Amino acid sequence: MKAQIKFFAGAVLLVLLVSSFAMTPVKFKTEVVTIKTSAVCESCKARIEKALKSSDGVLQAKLNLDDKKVMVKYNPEKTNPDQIRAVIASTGYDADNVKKTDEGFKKLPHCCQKGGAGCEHKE
Ligand SMILES: [Cu+2]
Repeated sequence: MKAQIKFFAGAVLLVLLVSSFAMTPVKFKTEVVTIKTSAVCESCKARIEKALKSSDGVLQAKLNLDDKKVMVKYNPEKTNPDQIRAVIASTGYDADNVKKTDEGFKKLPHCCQKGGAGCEHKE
């Protein structure tokens, strides 16, 4: 009988321990948005990812050149999809329905402005 109680108490303790692990609160919420860009080559990809990662609230940015979509993980308390699109647009690329800015576009290498023709790392 005593051994049974011990076993039961141990099991309860284990369940409590495991559930307290599972309920450890996350430091902050993260959300993910996928945005269609006008990236054409590897350097476009690197440029957009770098711009996003250095902007406030963005935790992760991954651009897929196959479909030109960038997956952005962000902290919704610090930024939002509109702000993220604005970062991409000011870098010189379209972001969903937000058009690239002239200032950003002018800073791009020629090959990137011309749809990637002649880009060194063209995919
Ligand atoms: Cu490019």
